[in-house]
Amino acid sequence: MKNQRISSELISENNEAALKHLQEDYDHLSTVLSRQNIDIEAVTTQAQAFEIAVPSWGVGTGGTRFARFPGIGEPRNVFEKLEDCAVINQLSQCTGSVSPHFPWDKVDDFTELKAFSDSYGLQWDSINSNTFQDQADQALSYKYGSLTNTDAATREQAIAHNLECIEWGKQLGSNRLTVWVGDGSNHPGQQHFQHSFERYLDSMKTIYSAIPDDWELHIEHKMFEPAFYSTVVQDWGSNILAAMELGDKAKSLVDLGHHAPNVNIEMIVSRLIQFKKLGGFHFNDSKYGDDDLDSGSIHPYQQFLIFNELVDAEARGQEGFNPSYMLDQSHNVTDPIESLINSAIEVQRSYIKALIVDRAALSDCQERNDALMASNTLKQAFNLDVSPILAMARYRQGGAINPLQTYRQSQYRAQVAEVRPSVAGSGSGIV
Ligand code: LRH
Ligand code: MN
Ligand code: MN
Repeated sequence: MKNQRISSELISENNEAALKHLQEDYDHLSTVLSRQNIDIEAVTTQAQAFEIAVPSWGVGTGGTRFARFPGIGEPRNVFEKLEDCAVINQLSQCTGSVSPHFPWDKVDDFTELKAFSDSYGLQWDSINSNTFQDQADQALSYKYGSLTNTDAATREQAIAHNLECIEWGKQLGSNRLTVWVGDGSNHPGQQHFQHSFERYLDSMKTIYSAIPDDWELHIEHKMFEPAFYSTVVQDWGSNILAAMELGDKAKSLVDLGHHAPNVNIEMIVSRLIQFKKLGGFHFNDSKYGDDDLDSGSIHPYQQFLIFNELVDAEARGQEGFNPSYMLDQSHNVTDPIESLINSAIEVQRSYIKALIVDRAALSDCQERNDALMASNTLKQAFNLDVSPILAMARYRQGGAINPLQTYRQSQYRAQVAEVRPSVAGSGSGIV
């Protein structure tokens, strides 16, 4: 029997109260979908199979470089972070794995940590290395870069950290390493573009050679921040070049907040799929830059269009297509558990809407160059409210029909606040 943080009686009571209306809405949606020859049960089964990982750092209250306003009952260590992740999965039933960040997640005993995550039925998703800041016990500084530093010993230190991340990941049963480096420059002329990318590739080749055969190495690009003039792996172009140079196990990771404004992300996704280089996603939303806002809160249509590409590839049986999904957000003013539940469901919603796109009609419009009806075919799916499918998928797996209502009634945050004192609030947003 799995450990559970929220009383299953509370979930059942709330579900019983909501079930009648859900069933009515579900039956109505079933009728609507059957007009398009879509079997709602098949879609609900796919909703039940949908999984998106939660980042361990996402359950702490975030902040900005100006200030951080702590929430109550924030997790103080990786075990408490897992407890919060277990709540998210218990209610949403679609976040069964957690992506750790080292050394933010301090671990003395990986066997103990694995036993703890197992007790909650949680798996370990991609391991994130961190060479974008200096740690207290670190010999050499990353002020002028890590994997691309002009100093060989500093590069070696950054490589060694990635190698230890792979070893820790093996102990946790993970099968992926995600590398994001902030390396770059703040002044024109500060760095030789080609030489720094050459150094990056050299360092990554050593890391790649330690990647087990059943693992993937995900490369995450980002246009700017912390470097404000140039970043070494700044866009999907540099990303895919690096992934191609390294080999089949190296793939590109798309974080939605890491592109130039107005970039057509769904088209980048299509290109990466075509060349078997789409590794996975960090979902979040943004208005201005790498805002790390809640998924689907600003651009739900863009998120749907990305899933339209993903579902299209799935439907075509595209070779080498197996991307992983994860949230990467910063929750500055909301309870992170609520934001992560909501966001996971919003990503799941985009997937379900993409599933009900009439692909034969879309393809026909494309062949006939009927631009308006092609667009309307997508809009028809996007405009349909698929909430009953999402709620039914949760209900059938033991989750909550109304997860936020149940979470609030559980008083979980107030309960953990009694044993988790508040953490002081100034400085960087990263917990
Ligand atoms: C960089 C990033 C990357 C890091 C995380 C904390 O902006 O998206 O994925 O690991 O934020
Ligand atoms: Mn990210
Ligand atoms: Mn980011």
